[in-house]
Amino acid sequence: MPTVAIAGSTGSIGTQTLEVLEDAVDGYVVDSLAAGSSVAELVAQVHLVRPRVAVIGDESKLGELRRGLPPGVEARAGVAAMAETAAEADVTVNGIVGFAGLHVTLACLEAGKRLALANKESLIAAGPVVQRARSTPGAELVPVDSEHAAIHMCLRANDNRSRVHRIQLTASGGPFRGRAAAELESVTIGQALAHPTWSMGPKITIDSSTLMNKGLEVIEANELFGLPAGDAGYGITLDDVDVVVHPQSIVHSMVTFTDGATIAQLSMPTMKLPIAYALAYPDRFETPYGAIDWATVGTLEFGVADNEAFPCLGLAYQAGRTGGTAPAWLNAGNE
Ligand code: MN3
Repeated sequence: MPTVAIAGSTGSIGTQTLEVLEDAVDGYVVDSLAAGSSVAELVAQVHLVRPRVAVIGDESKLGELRRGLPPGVEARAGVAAMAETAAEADVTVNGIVGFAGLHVTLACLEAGKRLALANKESLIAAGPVVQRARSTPGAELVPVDSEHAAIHMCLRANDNRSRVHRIQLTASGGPFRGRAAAELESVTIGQALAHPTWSMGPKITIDSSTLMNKGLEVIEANELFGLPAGDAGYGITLDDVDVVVHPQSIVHSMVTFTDGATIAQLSMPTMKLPIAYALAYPDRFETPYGAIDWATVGTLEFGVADNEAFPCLGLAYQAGRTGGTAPAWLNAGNE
């Protein structure tokens, strides 16, 4: 049975990964759980799934972690230990929030393992470094961002990689969709945190309300799929990635091929599907997540993004086109 490491196990992606693993009929062994600083939550998870190792990022909390663990579970601490431990499993789900996830991303790819990547910031802030690590024999990067998982699925519809024409990245538009720039001056944090279709951690929810998340995802798509066709990539550039506003969040992204055909991936919004996809790829999970009830799905709407009210999107395209360290500045400014 494949062994799984969960980095960021107490966060939104981590807890949903544990729920997906609980549903897995074919079985996975949880090798390690790692959290930044939430010792109590980490200890509670360890008691449920009994991993081989538990890691806490905050080294001052190692004693507290040791005291809480059941016998036979090894305690480790620190950022380096998180990365080393993750690389010991066959598959790592990287659900760490922000730039802090980079160490885990690099360690897993450099060890030639499969990385199920929810931490988009490591790709955006350190694209060239991650690309180098990706070329390690055996290394495999499967996206756990819902849009990029959708694109990953759509791309499998054609064998000739040079036949990919454009990518349509869908965006719900967040809680402030349809508002003009002037109307955004008085919005509150509470309103920004009330995402209409997705339940996610607070950082990505705020990023969604400003469309910065979509901007980061444009760069992420280019990093994931933009290498030369025939290599790991599909020969597209940043300017081949369009953002399409789709408030229902049912079409998770689309790929248009050179003959004009567009292939889309549809499901109800749930992160469990991309998590399960990244674990099972190239196979598929037996448990369904987000299957659509066509009797109730209703209307699907599409439109273009308002670049004036949401300038973060344009900033991301600019940073992506500039390349080099520009996406890192963008990401640092955003964090
Ligand atoms: Mn996304």
